[in-house]
Amino acid sequence: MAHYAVGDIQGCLKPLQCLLKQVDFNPSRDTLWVAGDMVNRGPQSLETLRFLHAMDDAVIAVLGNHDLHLIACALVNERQRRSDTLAPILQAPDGDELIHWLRQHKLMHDDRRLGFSMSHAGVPPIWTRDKALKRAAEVEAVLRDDATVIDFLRHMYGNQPACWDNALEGFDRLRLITNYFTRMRFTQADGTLDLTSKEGLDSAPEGFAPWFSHPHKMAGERLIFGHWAALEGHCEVPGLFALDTGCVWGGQLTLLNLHSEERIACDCPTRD
Ligand SMILES: [Mn+2]
Repeated sequence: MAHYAVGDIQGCLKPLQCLLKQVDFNPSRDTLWVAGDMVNRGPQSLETLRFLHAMDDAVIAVLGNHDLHLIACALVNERQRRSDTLAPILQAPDGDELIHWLRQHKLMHDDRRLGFSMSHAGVPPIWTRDKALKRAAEVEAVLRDDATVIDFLRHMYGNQPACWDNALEGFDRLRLITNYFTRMRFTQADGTLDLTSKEGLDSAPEGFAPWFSHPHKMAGERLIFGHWAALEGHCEVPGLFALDTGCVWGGQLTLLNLHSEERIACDCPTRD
């Protein structure tokens, strides 16, 4: 039994299949951790979701901003952006089933036996692992529940509030938790988020830095994240594994072996 993690697939199914073949991946024996942003911008989002869904228990995925955007497009008719490639999923006969399947996934996964955690954008420096898992679970419960998901999706978008406060309630609280786990790049040491700057590492506003460069309450623990292609898979902090290597932008898709910490990459043909 082997365990692997893969970075942002974004509908790049062929590179994913290429990587799984290289490691002789067997879904009845091995597990694949997926760091979120399974869909969008790439050529085969529908086929990617079907492929992951069919692997069933072998797939452990966390949700990224693009996955949540897809859920919002499907359930509350959120406006699609010009570069979105989500229409085939929304029109597919099995679209509802795939959206329902997506909604069962977490914002943060943790496995103490393997000694790894994973979330799409990372964990803000102010939260311990236990605290982060509890916060993530608040949003996960709302997403899974038919009675609450619609209202949540209608209030999900937005950049405020920017700083955590235990007293936050309702949609403000859920929105900030969601932004931390799925959109975060630059923060201040107290966890204040900046969601307006570009990807580039030199684009941080005054007083802001990459979330992992501040003293962190999860320091020393192993955490897998994606979302930030500009890092090109590099993160100097021990225990942090940046897996978004920009496959959808003509870069590579990266697979991490959770036992050996060895990385394997597959080039992405930009467009099929
Ligand atoms: Mn992302």
